Amino acid sequence: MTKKPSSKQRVLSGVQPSGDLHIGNYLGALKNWVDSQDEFENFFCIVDLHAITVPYEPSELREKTREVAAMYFACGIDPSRSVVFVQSHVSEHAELAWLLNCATPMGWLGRMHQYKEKSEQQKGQVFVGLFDYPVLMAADILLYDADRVPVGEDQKQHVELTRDIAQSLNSRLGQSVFTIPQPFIPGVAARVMGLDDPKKKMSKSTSTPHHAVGLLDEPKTILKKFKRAVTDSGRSIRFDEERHGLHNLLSIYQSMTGETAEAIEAHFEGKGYGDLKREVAEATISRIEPIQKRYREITDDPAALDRLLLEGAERARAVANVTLERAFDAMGFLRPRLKK
Ligand code: ATP
Ligand code: LTN
Repeated sequence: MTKKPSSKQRVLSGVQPSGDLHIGNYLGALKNWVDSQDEFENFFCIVDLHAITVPYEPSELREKTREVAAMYFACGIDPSRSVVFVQSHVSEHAELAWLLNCATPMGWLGRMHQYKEKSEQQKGQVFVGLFDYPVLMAADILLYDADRVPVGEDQKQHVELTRDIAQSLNSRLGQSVFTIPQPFIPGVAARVMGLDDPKKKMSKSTSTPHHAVGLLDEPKTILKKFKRAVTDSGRSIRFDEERHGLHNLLSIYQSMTGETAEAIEAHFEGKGYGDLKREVAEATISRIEPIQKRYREITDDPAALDRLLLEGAERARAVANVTLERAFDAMGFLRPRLKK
């Protein structure tokens, strides 16, 4: 069975509908997907099956799934150039995850940083799905023969695990069933930190009030959050990784404006932290205001959004099904040609 026909490299990435998207998701993921849309053949997924690996509210999942999809389009993902779909609409993801489960040693999963962190936070409510999360993510990536997986720094280990699973299965089966993917991590703002604690990654599931700047926050809220951002007691405004809070603000500013580090240091020469915080807020507001306007237009017509997602799922399934059948075949399954 053939692999991808296009000469373009293939990209796959995803976001969980697990909370309100923040500027870390935008700078670490969405902005880069949008910027390189023409260069690649793109698949962008809303990973709802991943979102239920931690305790969640069933009555909110549907709405959150639509919100993330609407945010993809509002940020500039174009359905004529990228396939956008919901993971659970393409059942091949869960099916391939099972096959991969049976070829992934427990020890590999026990080493995952995200599992260690989240299982620590959720003592007493740690489900098998949380442990198995990286295998489902490997299925997401391998189903589309993705060459490139653009993610924030926090997800690099999961993409490396995907490579290990694919390589070990390919060698065990004696054929190249799966394409080996590469992680792609943005140079700037790969890891946006929480404004209230610049040693912790900004995260959707952290609910302290001044932790994250939401993509749907109002301008005055954004200004307030940046003003309260934790910084040190120094004075000079320089990129210095040891000064976590300051470095985080400067990286956000750099990524929002696209200016060089030298130009930014020159711009803030002689200015104070108050000026920096106000200017980071202004740069953020002017970047996300047009996104918020498009988001409102898209969410005003939920039926049109659902139609786009249905089309996306059909296009995704056409690719995913070929890979799944190739895997079943290589792993020795008897496959009657059943109609779905
Ligand atoms: P959760 O808190 O529910 O785990 P999250 O905020 O970490 O959510 P994800 O859905 O896990 O968000 O991630 C979506 C994408 O955003 C991934 O590519 C991830 O690497 C990126 N990302 C998430 N948080 C940050 C961050 N603070 N800085 C840069 N990139 C990030
Ligand atoms: N684990 C990722 C979300 C995710 C993903 C993927 C990213 C699920 N499947 C496939 C890239 C490719 C996260 O961002 N937390």
